[in-house]
Amino acid sequence: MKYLDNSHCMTLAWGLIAALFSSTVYAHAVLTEQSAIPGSYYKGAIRIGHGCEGASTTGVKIFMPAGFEGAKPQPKAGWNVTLKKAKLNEPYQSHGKTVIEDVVEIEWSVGTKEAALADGSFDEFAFMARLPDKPGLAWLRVLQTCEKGQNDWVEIPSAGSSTKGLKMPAALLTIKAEGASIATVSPGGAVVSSQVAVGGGWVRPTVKGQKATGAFMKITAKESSKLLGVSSPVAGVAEIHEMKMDKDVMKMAAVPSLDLPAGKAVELKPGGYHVMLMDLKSPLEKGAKVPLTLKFQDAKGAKFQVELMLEANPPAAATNAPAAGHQHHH
Ligand SMILES: [Cu+2]
Repeated sequence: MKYLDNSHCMTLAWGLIAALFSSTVYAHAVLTEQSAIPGSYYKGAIRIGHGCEGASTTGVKIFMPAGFEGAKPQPKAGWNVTLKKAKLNEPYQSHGKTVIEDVVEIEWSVGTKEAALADGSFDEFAFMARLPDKPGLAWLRVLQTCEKGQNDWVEIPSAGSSTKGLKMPAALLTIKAEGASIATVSPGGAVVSSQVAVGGGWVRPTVKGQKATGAFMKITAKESSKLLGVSSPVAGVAEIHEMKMDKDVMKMAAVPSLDLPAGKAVELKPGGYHVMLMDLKSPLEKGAKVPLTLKFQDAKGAKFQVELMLEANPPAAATNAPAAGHQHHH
């Protein structure tokens, strides 16, 4: 480090040292996906960012928090996986059976010396599990063993989610319904999540043989957001469509996203923007319930979704006014 002799390079050197320190902070054992929806099948991975004081990593053990069901590891080339099961305090039902013992530890260990994870590299150890139905914080303790020494990522703050000041924090998973709410939206009804309000939703009923229909609603986002996409188990394909006049011809086309300005109601209605449900699996008779997932992105780029249950039941105005009739030709 000859250039250190030159004093004006000291600033640069201190910058490098600071960068080294901050990268150490980020090299805790952390989860690749740090938040998930309650009751969902979660796929995550523990990222190991360095060895033990220079020594290569030879083993990683993850302890499943209480309430994580049916944990499964993702196999890893060159590594052996062992599972430890334990009797559950609270048995649960899965696929019609009562589960009385479940996986509580997953351990990967190197099969050969060559497979060890060098200190200068990082790797991820993936697993999946069904998450608890209750929102909350889940701390995953991780034991990292190396050719020499070990790192026990087991510290949990006495309160809250901040790991500031902890030298060896456990990995945190925040289980929360991220703007997701499930509600029946009938004509005039509304569902309000922390980020968007959806009201007056309905689906146009279909007759036998009809493969496509429209879904309509009013969406108001609190902050400027985008509707990125839609999906529904009743339709093979669901898209956001726009209908507009093009040289006296009414045309309909898919749009990649729909802008939702802050606080302004955007109406999806016959003759305008609408959700197009295509490749219908069966007719949607009047009164049929149609689940619909709306996928959004906020101004910061974070994605969230809202689950709706719409009814195939047009409001009186839409049934009576022929001008509002929405014919789909695909
Ligand atoms: Cu359409």
